[in-house]
Amino acid sequence: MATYTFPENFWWGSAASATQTEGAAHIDGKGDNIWDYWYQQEPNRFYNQVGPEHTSRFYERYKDDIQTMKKLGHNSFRLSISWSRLIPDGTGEVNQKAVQFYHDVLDELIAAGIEPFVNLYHFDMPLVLQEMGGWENRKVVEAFADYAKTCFSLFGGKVTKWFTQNEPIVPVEAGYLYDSHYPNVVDFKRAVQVGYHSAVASAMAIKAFKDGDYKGKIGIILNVTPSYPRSHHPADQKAGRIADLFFNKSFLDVSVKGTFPDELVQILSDHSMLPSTEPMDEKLLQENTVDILGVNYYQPRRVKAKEYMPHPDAPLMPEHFFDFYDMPGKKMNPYRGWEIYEKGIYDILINLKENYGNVECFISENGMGVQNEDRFKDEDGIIQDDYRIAFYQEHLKWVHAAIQQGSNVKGYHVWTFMDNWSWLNAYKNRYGLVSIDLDNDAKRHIKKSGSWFQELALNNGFRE
Ligand code: BGP
Repeated sequence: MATYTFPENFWWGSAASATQTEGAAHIDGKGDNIWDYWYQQEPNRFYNQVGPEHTSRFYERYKDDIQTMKKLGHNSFRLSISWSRLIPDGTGEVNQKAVQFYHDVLDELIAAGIEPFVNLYHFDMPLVLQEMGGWENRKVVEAFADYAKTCFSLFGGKVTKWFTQNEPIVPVEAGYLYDSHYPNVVDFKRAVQVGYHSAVASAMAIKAFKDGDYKGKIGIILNVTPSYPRSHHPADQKAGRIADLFFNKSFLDVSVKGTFPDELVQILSDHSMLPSTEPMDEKLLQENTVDILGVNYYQPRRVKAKEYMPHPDAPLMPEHFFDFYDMPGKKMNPYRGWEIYEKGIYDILINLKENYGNVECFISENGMGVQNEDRFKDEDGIIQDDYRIAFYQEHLKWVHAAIQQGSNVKGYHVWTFMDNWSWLNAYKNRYGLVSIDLDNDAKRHIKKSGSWFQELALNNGFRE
């Protein structure tokens, strides 16, 4: 029997985001964000037409939920602040009911011995700002810096782990390349501008944090998924390198090293795709890198050299440079359709150690989505999610192995605490340690993995 023990004070917990859990989308002065608006416009694009007001209702039930987190051994929990709840118009007046709500949540967490990790932006642009162009508009970058300052000054006494954004590449890809988030634009140049401005906004928030001399650390949460090439053939290797530049190194390099990779800049320049910048940006980015990095990992990206060159007049897309590769024999999550490749988490951590100065980091999301999970309920109504326990254990073994190799990884947060509403997929894929019964007043039930997690956290590791 092998034992996997983790370093002292390892952070055990889970992650969630405001739009996916709070509900109360239209009360107590909250302004609309792009999800509220898009759902009103096109409910059919959402799985079962379920929109962001039908979440697990953390807004009302946070006290009980935090007690359950405590029971399940959490010593930390990542939540996000809803920008449009706190500042309904994105800039200007602060909503006092929101201030009270977040203070109450933070107090409750702290009283339960759970350290709050607070993220400022999880895909939820206030509608008023999106109407001005969202991240494409430099004024929105400044609005984000002001919003960050407001959060630091309101909650800085209670929070010592801050994150500027979650997976900033997702709004770029989903919102400006692949038509799966609002504003459903498909335009490479605009996508580049959105990505660039998100990076500048993050650096401005970091600067505000440092200038304000707040206690604690600030970072960003990235889905630093490796791009594995099909083979050692130079053409496949090049495909892997370029996919990595677009989807991974773009935000990773600027967040940790303060500069964009030269090769990426060259590719963008060759295709006349460089974003518009301001003279002070370079210095700002260089001087305001992260103290800590959150790593979200679900599945790897596999790529190969292009088989057919795109038509010269075809609009530029990342896939101009590589094809996605459906590797035969890969292990799949049969209940969600994503690949499972546990060693990917190790590769990420070793890459951070070797190429990113061993930046302090933690696993900020890792989880297994399952469709129709009720079919795994036992006669007591408890979901017997042994597949999820195996998923966590196999990933944790690789995290443990990375620690043996000197990785600076400080914790592991699962996605997620409780089944939650997930953007277009709504409640299609369940990820929680706790299930919710949507037909029965969102009643909560701890899954088998929840009890397993409790043991894991309590023992600071597991045996197998
Ligand atoms: C991550 C996001 C989360 C969550 C998760 C699961 O990328 O940070 O917000 O949505 O993916 O996604 P899905 O429900 O589509 O399986």
